[in-house]
Amino acid sequence: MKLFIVFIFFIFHNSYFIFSPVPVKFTKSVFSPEEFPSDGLPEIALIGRSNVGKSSLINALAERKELARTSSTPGKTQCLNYYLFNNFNLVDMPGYGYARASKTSRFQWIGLIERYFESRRELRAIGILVDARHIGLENDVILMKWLSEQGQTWFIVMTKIDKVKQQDIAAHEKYLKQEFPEAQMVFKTCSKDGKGIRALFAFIKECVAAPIGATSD
Ligand SMILES: Nc1nc2c(ncn2[C@@H]2O[C@H](COP(=O)(O)OP(=O)(O)OP(=O)(O)O)[C@@H](O)[C@H]2O)c(=O)[nH]1
Ligand SMILES: [Mg+2]
Repeated sequence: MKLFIVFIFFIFHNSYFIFSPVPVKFTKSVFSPEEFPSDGLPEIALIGRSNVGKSSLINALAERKELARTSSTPGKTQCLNYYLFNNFNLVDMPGYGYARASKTSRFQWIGLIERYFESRRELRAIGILVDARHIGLENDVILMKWLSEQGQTWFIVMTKIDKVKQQDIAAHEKYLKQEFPEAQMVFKTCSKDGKGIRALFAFIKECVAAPIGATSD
């Protein structure tokens, strides 16, 4: 009987791994560098403007509706949110470019992100999300130029392609590939209908499997 209860508890406790299509769970929110997890698992970071669709993309990758909180109010995510995907962590970074954010919160944002990028040995790749409707925005370009100089593996994810005409998507993709040849890949995604999500997930898994720095040449 005791064994049965332990078994039931095990099933209940791990139901997110056993029953969900992609084994994943939210683990923690990090507000300062001291709180970075010490599980040693490889990490993939997703970064982008406020409201670009980071949380929605995580939900699409996890095949869940409400794992990551999404919102039409920009600036909702103010910390690093960690999601455990079986054998790696996906990190949802706070959105930038939110005009109404206070100066203090902008400084906190920069401090936390800098420390993360400089010190995080577990980091395997950085995905920058850009809205397929608005390619070449100043903050995005600054960040992509900065990433190009870092020697880190990074890739671009165009979001919300359902809102853009096919020919414009192709033109925007061409522009991104020409301007940022250092980006490993350019993905075209829609979190609403799942377009491009599989290809992105497959690439993320490749990055996770590669030793540190192996995919950045
Ligand atoms: N049409 C469409 N809307 C999307 C898509 N992805 C996200 N959205 C919408 O865009 C809004 C913002 O999405 P979030 O996922 O919360 O964006 P975020 O980047 O996490 O925002 P912050 O946490 O504030 O930085 C929500 O209203 C989503 O429903 C998409 O592929 N297509
Ligand atoms: Mg978010």
